[in-house]
Amino acid sequence: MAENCQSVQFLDETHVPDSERRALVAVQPQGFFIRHPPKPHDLEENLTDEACLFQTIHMGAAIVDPVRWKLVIDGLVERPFVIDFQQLRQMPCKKIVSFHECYGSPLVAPTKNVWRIGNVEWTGVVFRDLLEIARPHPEAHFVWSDGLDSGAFGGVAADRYRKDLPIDKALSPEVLVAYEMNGKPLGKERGGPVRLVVPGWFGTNSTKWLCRLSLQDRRAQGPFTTIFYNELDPEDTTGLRKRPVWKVQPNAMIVRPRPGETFLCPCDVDVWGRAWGAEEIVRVEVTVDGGDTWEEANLLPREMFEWQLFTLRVISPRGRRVIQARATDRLGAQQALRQSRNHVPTVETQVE
Ligand SMILES: Nc1nc2c(c(=O)[nH]1)N[C@H]1C(S)=C(S)[C@@H](COP(=O)(O)O)O[C@H]1N2
Ligand SMILES: [Mo]
Repeated sequence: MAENCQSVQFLDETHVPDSERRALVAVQPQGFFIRHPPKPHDLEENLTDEACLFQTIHMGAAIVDPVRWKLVIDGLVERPFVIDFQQLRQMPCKKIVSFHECYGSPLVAPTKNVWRIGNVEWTGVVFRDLLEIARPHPEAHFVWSDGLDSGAFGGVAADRYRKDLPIDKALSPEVLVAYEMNGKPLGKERGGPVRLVVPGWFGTNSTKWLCRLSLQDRRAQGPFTTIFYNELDPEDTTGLRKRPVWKVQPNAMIVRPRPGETFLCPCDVDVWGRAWGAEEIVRVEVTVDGGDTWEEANLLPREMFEWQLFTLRVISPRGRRVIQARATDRLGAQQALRQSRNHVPTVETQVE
């Protein structure tokens, strides 16, 4: 790590707070923007192309000057420092393939699955390597991440997009300060030049247009960690307690058959799709009779944080077939059948 230490600039009392925000050229266009992904039956590739990956932007897209861009690492650390783009690129890098999922709108009740999902390869510096340079104090329990964007979302003004991560997750070897996706520099809408990537956790935690990572002893107090992105904790029996939108719950999508596809009897129907979650998926069951009977599909194990392929050939009788797939993770968490943001996918087909 010594070589990395030489190439960063440690901060002293002359450091001007928020000076990293000078890299912002403009927020343009301003306002909420979402680019919806293709439907699951059009997401056939294992690695999702940039053109097919959804985009979610709350307050507008930040245009960042890559020459002025810098990342400040400060807060409860022994040695706060700043690193520029060239210095970051000189550090050892890592590639991680990970599913990337948006939680969905934080303004509506989470009762529908929107399948805002893809699977991509990120390249960047392991955040832990940067933390080792800074040397966090023992009371640093959270990492706050700031984006260069500002504006308003859901009627609430914010001077920055700010998220937080508990230190355990921030120290995990998969958390990247990333500058490439699928081998190409991050574009403007993707959060370039540099963004945070938090594999296994909802996209909202992966701060785009990253400019500052600050070690703190408590959760961040901005709108994106208080008003938005907390959900009812299903493990709480009182039904009142909330938890942050952090870990991705088990989910699945059916790629084949396509909705409305017709098969001629007698036939085998090949059902396949993808399953993912913060924890590895260990079982996917498929039904072709709307849930009366379930059969276990073949499932590929997980390598990194990528989504997992499931396949099943079923012999289907004549008639309208209601096909569903249900994923269970290694801790036993299972998709709900309905009325939740990760409920099972349903595809209707006809066997004639
Ligand atoms: N700075 C900043 N980071 C952000 C957002 C944002 O609006 N501003 N949106 C978040 C949300 S909700 C998601 S799902 C992901 C989306 O990343 P993508 O647009 O590259 O798919 O970025 C997250 N990071
Ligand atoms: Mo999101």
